[in-house]
Amino acid sequence: MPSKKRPARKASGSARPSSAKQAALDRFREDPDGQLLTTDQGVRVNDDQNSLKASARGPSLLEDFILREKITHFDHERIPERVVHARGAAAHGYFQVYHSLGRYTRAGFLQDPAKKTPVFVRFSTVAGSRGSSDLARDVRGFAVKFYTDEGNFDLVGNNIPVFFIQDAVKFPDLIHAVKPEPHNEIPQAASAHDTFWDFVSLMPESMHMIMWVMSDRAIPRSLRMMEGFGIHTFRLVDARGAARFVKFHWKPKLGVHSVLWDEALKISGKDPDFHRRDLWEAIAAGAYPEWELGLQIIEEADEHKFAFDLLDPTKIVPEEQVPVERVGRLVLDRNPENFFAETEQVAFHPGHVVPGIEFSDDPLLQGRLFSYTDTQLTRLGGPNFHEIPINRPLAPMHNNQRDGHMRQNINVGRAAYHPNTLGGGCPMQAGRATGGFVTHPETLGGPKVRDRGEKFFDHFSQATLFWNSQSDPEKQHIVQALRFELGKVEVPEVRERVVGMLAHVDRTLAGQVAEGLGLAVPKPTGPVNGSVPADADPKKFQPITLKQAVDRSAALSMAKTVKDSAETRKVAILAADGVDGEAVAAMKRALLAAGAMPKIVASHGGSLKAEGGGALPVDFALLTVGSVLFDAVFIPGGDRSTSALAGDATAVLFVREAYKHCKAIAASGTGLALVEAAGVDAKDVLTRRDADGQLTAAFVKAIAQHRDWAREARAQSVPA
Ligand code: HDE
Repeated sequence: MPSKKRPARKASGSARPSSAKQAALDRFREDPDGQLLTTDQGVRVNDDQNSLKASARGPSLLEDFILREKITHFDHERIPERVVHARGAAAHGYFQVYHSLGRYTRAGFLQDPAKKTPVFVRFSTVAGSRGSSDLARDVRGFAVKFYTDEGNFDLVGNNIPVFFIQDAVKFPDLIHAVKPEPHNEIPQAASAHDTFWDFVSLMPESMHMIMWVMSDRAIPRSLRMMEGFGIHTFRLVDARGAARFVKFHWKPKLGVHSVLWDEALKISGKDPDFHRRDLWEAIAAGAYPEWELGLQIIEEADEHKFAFDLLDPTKIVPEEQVPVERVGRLVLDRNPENFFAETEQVAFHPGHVVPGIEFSDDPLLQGRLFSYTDTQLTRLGGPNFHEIPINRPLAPMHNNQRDGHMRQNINVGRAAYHPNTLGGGCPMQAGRATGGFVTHPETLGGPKVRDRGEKFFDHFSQATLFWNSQSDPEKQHIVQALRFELGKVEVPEVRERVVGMLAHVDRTLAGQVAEGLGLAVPKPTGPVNGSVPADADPKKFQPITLKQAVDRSAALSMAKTVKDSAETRKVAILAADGVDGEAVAAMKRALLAAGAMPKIVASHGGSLKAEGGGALPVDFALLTVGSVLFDAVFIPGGDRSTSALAGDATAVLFVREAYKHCKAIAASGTGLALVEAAGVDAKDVLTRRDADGQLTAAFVKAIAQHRDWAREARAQSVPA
């Protein structure tokens, strides 16, 4: 009989808070502890090492049902990856409102501040395949499934508040353009290639989004340090049936932070799972990621008062015009137990709404309402994907939908139709009073046309607003990103057309990009608009310019984000044998107290001999990491340690890169020797002879600042 009992299960190292969704998932959890190996039919297996053969050296027998079952199942383990957003990472948690939102919506989960609604959140990149790097320059998906008592509500958003296109009909074109080119399947998870920029160069409506994806927003430091946006305008409907427009925002507690492009490239080599690991480790360590839900509420009567159309997903509503009201918090406190069962099989859909939350007529959203169920039919293999444990609502589910591939519910009785008497009329329709979904009676009218609203043709004003709102370092990063991306484009006319388009956003921007590409600054001629219908008057498709209410918006710049916490920041303590053990201990204490994650990075694995005795366990050997995987570096003293590191090219490069990437660096005692060997300016390094209270406090403060961007230009001269 079984003897080896596994240790009690811990969910991915984190304490497992109980939630209604967890209890529901537990019904499906296999618990192999102490169990015997069986086939899928429950027959106990005696030999899982040898197939059945006609004699020890003879051929395998077809009769071997154990072998056949095992291999058949294996052959079918893979399902199609998501056509977009294939690479993702997810976590469980909860959402709670600060106070009742009854004045805006009847949605039950937004009424009671004592109520915790279970959620499952999946973050993703858009263009790459499942195995691509987390650090691709790309939009990040930010999809939240709320398991409310009235059914599932999915807020399927991104970390950027606008999108490339205005109408769903262009989505397949956009995705075909950005995905690897069809003839050679190159490049993976990258927009830096001809087809993407060819498409962009013909689609002036993409320019606002292009500004965002060429900014550092597209290379986040952490999934925990990104904003989220519902993008489209939605509707909230209150108990009296009154509707208001709403924009959804997620504001991260840790602020909005990004890495540099050079780091992104190097992280992709050193740890392509950087974001997924970061999310997992933070949750496992109990540092639960947190966001506030923000609402921008717009009265129906104000629909037309803006210099943009509320239905246009390439526009934001500036926070200066409509402030973001923070109404609740989202906390992620549990890692999934099985990637496939949860993260891969979860099926989001912007059409999953609950009473009190509805759609607007945004033509991109309207198209999405069709796409998401349709795609699951292929990806998850049939119409019963809602029965997969991660997708099941907590709210009771009763209807007359029946059968289909992999049906799991056993529906009973004769009547699978409505109305019926043979089933006692059940299940019955719910009236508004019993929570029935009643669509807001929006008045519609007008001719049937293929067209878009007039203000949709203002393609550049908000792109300019974004550019004007950036700090100088942020502007420089946008210029560099465009130089990189367009530098990879082979067809000169495509490059020129894009620069021509940039000239409509800002002349300086276009000039700087053109200079990097060796192009003349283009004359501000009218942009080519590729999306003109065959029989339309092209004049109608010329961009218009509408004066926006603000020409700068602080919320658009990451430089203005929260910078008050060193929590979960990874700090490398560079050391070798002979290190000053006390300096290490003091710094570790201070960093841990600030919620940071200090790690000893040493010239070898195992443990280090500290100066004057004692052993220090090593977290990482230098060879296995790189400073790009850390937020800051501390170099403790100790003669032998620092002279060994100063002579070690890997350690020298570690400090140099941290310096060039504008990270906080501190050194105590003889630690400065390594700073000198790296050729970095000691003025930019926090120093003290001992790791006393002042050094540690100054270091923690510098880490909370994320980066010292003012150093970036100076650091250019330090060799890489
Ligand atoms: Fe999606 N999108 N999308 N999208 N999208 C999918 O659904 C689609 C759009 C977003 O973690 C697919 O289940 C169309 C905007 C996220 O599982 C698919 C259009 C925004 C995720 C699909 C858009 C998004 C998806 C692929 C234009 C931000 C990942 C697999 C009309 C508001 C969800 C799947 C997850 C996934 C279609 C545009 C966000 C094919 C047709 C705009 C976060 O249904």
